[in-house]
Order: sequence, then structure tokens, then C-alpha cells
Amino acid sequence: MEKKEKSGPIVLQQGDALVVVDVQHDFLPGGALAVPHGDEVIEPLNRYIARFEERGLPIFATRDWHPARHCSFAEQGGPWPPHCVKDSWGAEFSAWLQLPSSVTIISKADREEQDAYSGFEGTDLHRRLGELGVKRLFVGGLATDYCVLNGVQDALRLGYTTFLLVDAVRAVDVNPGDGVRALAAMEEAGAVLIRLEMLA
Ligand code: VGL
Ligand code: ZN
Repeated sequence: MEKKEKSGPIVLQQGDALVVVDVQHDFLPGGALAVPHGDEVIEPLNRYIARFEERGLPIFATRDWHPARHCSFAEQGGPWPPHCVKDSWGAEFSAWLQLPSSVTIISKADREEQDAYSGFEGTDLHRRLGELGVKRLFVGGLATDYCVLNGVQDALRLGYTTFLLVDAVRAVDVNPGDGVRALAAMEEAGAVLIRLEMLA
């Protein structure tokens, strides 16, 4: 797919929405599946949240919301330590994340036998965005190489113009370079990589 070069400031407009991906205790330092430097996404995300709030634009927050014996957990033969068990502290959003009361929370991978990295998989996110007339998505959060990558790929397939907030994502990097490769893959698929200072 063709690369989109972005020049000039990006003006937020009706039809834009912010998607904050999985900023939950278990993905932050000290958590069960801590993303290195994962806490560094919170401050930039709070700035993006403030910008979307100022303009009355919708904000979505996805969360990993697993049952206690989820198929992605090592005990069940999956690749990960137990994490983001629904209703546990580890599954809660960080208290530092300034989500507005109007936020729409999207819970995913909430059945034992199904994993989902993308916030679109097995959820009503696409329908909810459609109801609000959303055409452009601004996506940041954790982790670059899993849930952000898969969510952005789905968003592009579903026809959303998709901006990836490079200053508000961090990678697990199970293999060194996974995060960098994920950024390249998203750009290759048509995502526009932006930073806060590129917003008008
Ligand atoms: C995630 C690994 C397992 C993520 C979720 O949110 O990126 N990564 N479950
Ligand atoms: Zn998970």
C-alpha cells in the first residue's frame, strides 16, 4: 500500500476519535506482563485526551479482560503469564490515566477460549464508532507490537484513516526490534505516524 506523507498540522475535526489501548496495571512496570517503559505512554496520552476532550470528540479505551483460566495464559498452553484477569487490580486502568467520565470502555478477549489482540476482535467497537460517524482514529497505548499493531491493522482494513501516536506507544519487544518492525508494518499498511506537536 502507498505511504502517506503528512505535511502541515493535523486539525482535529468531527469524525475523529481517540483510542487508548490497554493502559492497565499489568502492562505497566511492576505488572504481570510489564511493557518496558510502558508508563511513559501515560503523560502523552493525557495530553491527547485533553485535546480530544476540549473539542468534544469521543474517546475510547480498550482493555484486556481475561477470565482466570484464559487460553493465552501459560498454564493453559498460551504464550503469556496470567495478566489482566477481569475485575482484578492488574486489569484496572492506571490511576494516572485521565480518562473522562464520557469514555467508552471496550473489553476484549473476555472468553476463556478466545484471545484477541485487536480491540475490534469480538467487540462492538466498529459499530460504536459507526454510530458516532467516526472516520479517523488516533491510536496510542500498549503494546506497540501486539494490541496496538493488531488494532491498527484492523482499523485500516475497516476503512478508517488511522493515525498512530508514536510518542504514546511502547513495545514488549519479546524479540529485539519487534516494536520498530511493528511501526514499519503499520506505516506500510497505511497508518500515519504522528506526534503530539503535529496536531494543530
Ligand atoms: C497484549 C499481550 C497479551 C497487549 C495483550 O495489550 O498488547 N499483549 N495480551
Ligand atoms: Zn492478553
